[in-house]
Amino acid sequence: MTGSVNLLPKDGEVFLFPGFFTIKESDWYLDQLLKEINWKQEPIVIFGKQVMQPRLTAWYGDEGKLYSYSGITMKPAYWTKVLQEIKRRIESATGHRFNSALLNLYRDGQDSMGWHRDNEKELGIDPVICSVSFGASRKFQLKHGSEKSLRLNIELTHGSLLLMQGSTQHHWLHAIPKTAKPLQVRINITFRYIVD
Ligand SMILES: O=C(O)CCC(=O)C(=O)O
Ligand SMILES: [Mn+2]
Repeated sequence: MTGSVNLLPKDGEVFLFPGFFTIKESDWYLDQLLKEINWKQEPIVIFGKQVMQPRLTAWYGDEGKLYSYSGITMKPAYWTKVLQEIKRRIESATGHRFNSALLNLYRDGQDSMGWHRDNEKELGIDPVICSVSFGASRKFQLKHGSEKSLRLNIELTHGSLLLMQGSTQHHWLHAIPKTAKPLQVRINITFRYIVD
């Protein structure tokens, strides 16, 4: 994709396309996804303890692509028409193929995602992760794993596309922090490619 610069100072590549989808398209996708996705609050295992995730999630993808994530194994549901349409658009714009997607629903500013890397072994060595956002803007934080002074905040707005690739997942962690602001709902979809 052209017209964007790498936002990372070193050790990976992150590109942002703020208005990838128009406001009108984004409003419609938000509406459809709120209605049709089978949203659930799932447990994860942290330090051997089972806790509920602070957001709702769903997995969609090609048949037979199992995915383990923070101590749980997920069997994805098959793509909906709307997800197939979004996938087709980001595939033609990025030139990358995706066969699975994690959907996150942040109900308000109290829903969040902790620091992590998208480095599950199913994703291969240098995964390409394509993240699209609809609804409330949220702050996406990045921090370098060993150089503690390297930090970056990116505002993920309604209709934005964020691409993480190269060695990013080896060196950088990312998170969506809680905020006290009264926020509306936000949906984020991270498209991934699960290697056989
Ligand atoms: O909601 C976001 O923008 C981040 C989602 C994320 O990091 C993930 O799904 O792994
Ligand atoms: Mn992630």
